[in-house]
Amino acid sequence: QRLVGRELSEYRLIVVSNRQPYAFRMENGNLVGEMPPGGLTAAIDPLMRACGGTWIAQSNGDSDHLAMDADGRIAVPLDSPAYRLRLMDLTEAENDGYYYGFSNQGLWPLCHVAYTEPIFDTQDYEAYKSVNRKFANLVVDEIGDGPAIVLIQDYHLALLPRYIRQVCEDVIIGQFWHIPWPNTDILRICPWQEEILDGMLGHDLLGFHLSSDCDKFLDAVARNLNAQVDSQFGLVDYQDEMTLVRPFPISIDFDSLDAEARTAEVESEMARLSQEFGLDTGRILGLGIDRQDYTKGIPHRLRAVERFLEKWPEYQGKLVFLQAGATSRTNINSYMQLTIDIESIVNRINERFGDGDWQPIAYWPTSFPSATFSALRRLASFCAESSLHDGMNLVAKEYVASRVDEDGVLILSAFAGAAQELSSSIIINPYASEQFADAIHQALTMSDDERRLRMRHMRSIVQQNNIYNWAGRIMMNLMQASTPDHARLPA
Ligand code: GDG
Repeated sequence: QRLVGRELSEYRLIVVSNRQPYAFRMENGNLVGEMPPGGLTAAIDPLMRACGGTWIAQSNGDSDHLAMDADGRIAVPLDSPAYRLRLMDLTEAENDGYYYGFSNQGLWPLCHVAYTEPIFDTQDYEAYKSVNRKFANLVVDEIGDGPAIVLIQDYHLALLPRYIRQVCEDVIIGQFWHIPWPNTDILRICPWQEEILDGMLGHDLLGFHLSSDCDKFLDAVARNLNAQVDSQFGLVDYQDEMTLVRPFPISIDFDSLDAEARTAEVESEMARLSQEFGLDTGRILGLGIDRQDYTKGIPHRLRAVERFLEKWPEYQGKLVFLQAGATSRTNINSYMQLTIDIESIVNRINERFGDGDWQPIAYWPTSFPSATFSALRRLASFCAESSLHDGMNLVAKEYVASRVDEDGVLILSAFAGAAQELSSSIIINPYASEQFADAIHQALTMSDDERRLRMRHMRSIVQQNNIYNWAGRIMMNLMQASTPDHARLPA
């Protein structure tokens, strides 16, 4: 009913996420804004650039030198402003409980089947609630006298919709959940599962990557709350409010990555890197790029490369596998342990097979300019993304978008959401080292025609289901979710 008689353009768009989309720093006396590693920003920034509006996020504490309006909004991107950023400060204790605690040691492992035990601490949950309330106050202030569309991002803010709904009527609220949703038996581990579900039903629209995530969410609602669930239609009727639950497999800005891969800057990076890895003397590059996380299956990937070199010794001295991408959440024990494990596997493999001239594994656990990542994607004969569980996995799509030569092979985990669309990749089970090693061999011995056919197929899929298409579907469903007649909603 909220929408009756209004046009989309009458609504103010407000995006809310935990992390700010740009990290700011001074470089040679100039202020620069850099995108941090992570799938959420990569996906939402193009939408905000296209639509304008306000993005509310937690402050990094790096905005001192920035020009702000009276309410503390900053125009971004700095070089070609398209939308505004409004940042919120949290104390260290708030951030420890809400972000490192409940969000990333509780919900993150709960939602991913990676066998890391979730930690549910009452104080962390109290911090999570109070930070969600703090976000709600800022969102309500930004909404003003409305009307507004609020698009909430991710698992850090599950209670936010309910808190906004308690004060604001003239608002349409949607959320996109960027990670998988657990099955109902696993969700029970969370002592506050009912409050979380109740919070998320403050939405008009709730989006997951896959229909299987939607089904699991609907099952949890049906079993835990006094709600009417139409699982076929993806609709929940709870406390006289309707929430539509739908799959929206997220994507990337295909055209811009495609265009970047063709630039002179990337070509010159390719020449430099090609020399660095000895590709000009016949060596072959394999690639993995990840924000370093235990869900990404990095140790499993390295063990598969080890098994490959053992099984096909003719590639010793020839294949270099590069694992790149910055560490993340480094003050959580399981992440510290992951770095230790990766370093130890890398050292073991390099000691076992390497010689003075050749090391099989290159390990670059830092961030790089996007032209460097693009050049690496163009140079790599194969890219291996071996997540133990992943909502989508944008790296797989980025590899495909950068392959303007229609060459290269993608090896992709069956447990990444992206495997549903990218069925022309070589699909692997990351736990099965032998099969994974065989997949590397298959990638390196595949005929030119087959490689091209597979890559062309994947490129056409990602080009079509790009980030704008994803955002457009979400906006359309959001508008329709808030109309009185849900029966007319598109499937
Ligand atoms: C979550 C979900 C879902 C990686 N290392 C660096 C860097 N990256 C970029 C990649 C890619 C993004 O970060 C990672 O995206 P993913 O999708 O692979 O993974 P998550 O961060 O776990 O994202 C995931 C996503 O949200 C979107 O919904 O697909 O399932 O877990 O763009 O290229 N970027 C920079 N430095 C790095 O070191 N700058």
